[in-house]
Amino acid sequence: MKPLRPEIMGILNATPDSFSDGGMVPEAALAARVATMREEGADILDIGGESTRPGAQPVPVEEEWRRIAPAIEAGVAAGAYVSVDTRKAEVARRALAAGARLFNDVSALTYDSDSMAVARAYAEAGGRICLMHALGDPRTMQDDPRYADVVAEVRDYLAARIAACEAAGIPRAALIVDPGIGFGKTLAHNLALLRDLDAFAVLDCPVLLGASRKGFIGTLSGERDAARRAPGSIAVALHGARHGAAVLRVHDVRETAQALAVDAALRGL
Ligand code: HH2
Repeated sequence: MKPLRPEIMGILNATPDSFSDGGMVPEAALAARVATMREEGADILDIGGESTRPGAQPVPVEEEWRRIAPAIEAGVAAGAYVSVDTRKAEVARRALAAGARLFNDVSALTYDSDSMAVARAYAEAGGRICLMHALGDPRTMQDDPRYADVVAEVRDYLAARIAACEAAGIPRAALIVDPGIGFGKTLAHNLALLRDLDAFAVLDCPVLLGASRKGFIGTLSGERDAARRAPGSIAVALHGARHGAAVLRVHDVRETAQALAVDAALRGL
């Protein structure tokens, strides 16, 4: 059964220097940020230490873990539902041991040969796995991506990844799927996927939508500063809520939660 209102996945940026602000010690700043995001309405905290922006370079395991471990620990200590945004099995394994319960993998468990086994461990612990579609690697994915039918191809890819998980003993109930907005997609591809978001319902898994502050919102609005793209991001979030998205991955938690509350009332939910 579809949830009435999507869950909000708040993005917690865990780059090395992002918690030294305000004169607070990093641990206190982290705890404060976790508390604020939860008060604002985040149901899930998504913590990642490797940027997957177009052109981004990979980060070694130890460095990625060093970046995210304090944020994961702060989230778990506060009782939050913690998601780890990583393509690396070892990082996901350590996050599970630290209390994370969602393995959010933008490579849909294809980047690392151990990821399927780690994903099974998440499912056995009562956790979930998000399988996202990406065309190619973040370094090159925006170099002329092509599809004959983007919606059908992304849907078929996700169906194949679901089947691979089921074959490895991971129940479908533990899976979330994501069309991967901006990951090897032009503006036209992103719009086609968003307009046809309902097409992913046939996969019989909750759909996660991650469009917050992404480049296509800048292209459509002329806003070059990603931090000023909350209004466009909310427009996409509301569209997602009306077209079956079960989880919305967002930077602007408070603003998105308010918009969703009003939208739900308008729809009589
Ligand atoms: N997008 C980004 C990272 N992780 N995970 C899922 N499931 N879906 C997404 O769309 C998604 C994701 C984009 O990450 P990046 O551009 O590195 O920046 P930020 O983490 O600030 O969104």
